[in-house]
Amino acid sequence: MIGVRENLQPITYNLYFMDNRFDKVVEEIMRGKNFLVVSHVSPEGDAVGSALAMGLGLKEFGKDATVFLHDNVPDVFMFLPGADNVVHNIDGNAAFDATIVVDCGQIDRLGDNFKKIKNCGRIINIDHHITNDSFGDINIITPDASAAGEMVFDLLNAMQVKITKEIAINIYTAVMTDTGSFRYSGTTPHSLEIAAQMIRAGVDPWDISQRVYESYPAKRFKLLGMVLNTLEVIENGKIATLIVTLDMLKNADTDKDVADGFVNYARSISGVEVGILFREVWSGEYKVSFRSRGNVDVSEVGVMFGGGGHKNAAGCSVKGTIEEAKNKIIAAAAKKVKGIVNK
Ligand SMILES: [Mn+2]
Repeated sequence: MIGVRENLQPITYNLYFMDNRFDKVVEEIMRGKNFLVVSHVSPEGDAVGSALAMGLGLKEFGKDATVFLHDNVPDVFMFLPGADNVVHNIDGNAAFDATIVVDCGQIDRLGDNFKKIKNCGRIINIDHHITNDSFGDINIITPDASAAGEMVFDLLNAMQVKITKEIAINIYTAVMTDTGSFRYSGTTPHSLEIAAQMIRAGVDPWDISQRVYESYPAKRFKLLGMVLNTLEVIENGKIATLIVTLDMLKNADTDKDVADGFVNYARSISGVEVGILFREVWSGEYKVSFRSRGNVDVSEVGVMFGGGGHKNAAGCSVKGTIEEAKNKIIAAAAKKVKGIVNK
């Protein structure tokens, strides 16, 4: 693990500080010609934005790049430059000199279609998840980066790639979404300096934020009404839970992507340390999302159930009925909360 932030001197308008984290990666990129860029299943803003920025940056550097995502790019991110060219299947004969994986903690999270790709070349793993298991041939893990998009910017910077407006839109969106619009504790001077640099490169902040946060389908609010009705505040007001069932999705005539971000409502309640959202995947399995504030590390709870994430945002899957799922998860989360509160 390589951390660089803590030693940074104040930066004026020059981001070209000495950053040798990426030396091996740049070498690898110089050596190759044809690259695959990939990110995780159920991609959100950072996954899509950082993968597209990497792909566009490689092209700007004179290389061939294919961006692969197992799942479709969510509608809300289809405005990102390059989103139209994302592929979801790769011809079995295609061969790549190297595969750059961004924003993905475990190789399984790349999806089943990724497993079918035979000739990936060396795997370059660029990520900020503290739970990343270093699955790559080269691993650059920087947990104090606010977004994988921030690391892609740093890499393109190390490559001295010109940041075009198209790249800038992707980087800005990646950093904006992973920092909760520059609100989360992961937001650093470097995140904001990158955002400033992206605006100089042509990004219009209002254009991006209205596309991402103010273009919801009405169905989202119909679903949100049902989900908020499930709210429970428990453990002396320290934990709040929400549930999304398949029936609700059906009644709102919509799909799971529309519920993205609902877990934040649970955390936003005064006094709540951990917000938890249970989403029914199919009968007998729930996807669980955690959001915490302050010092409760929910990535540890995620890991206990085979998932992962960040200190304040994590997830996992759990089998059983909703009661079983809630009992297991809440007991584990309550222990973490007590551990912090009693310190
Ligand atoms: Mn991320």
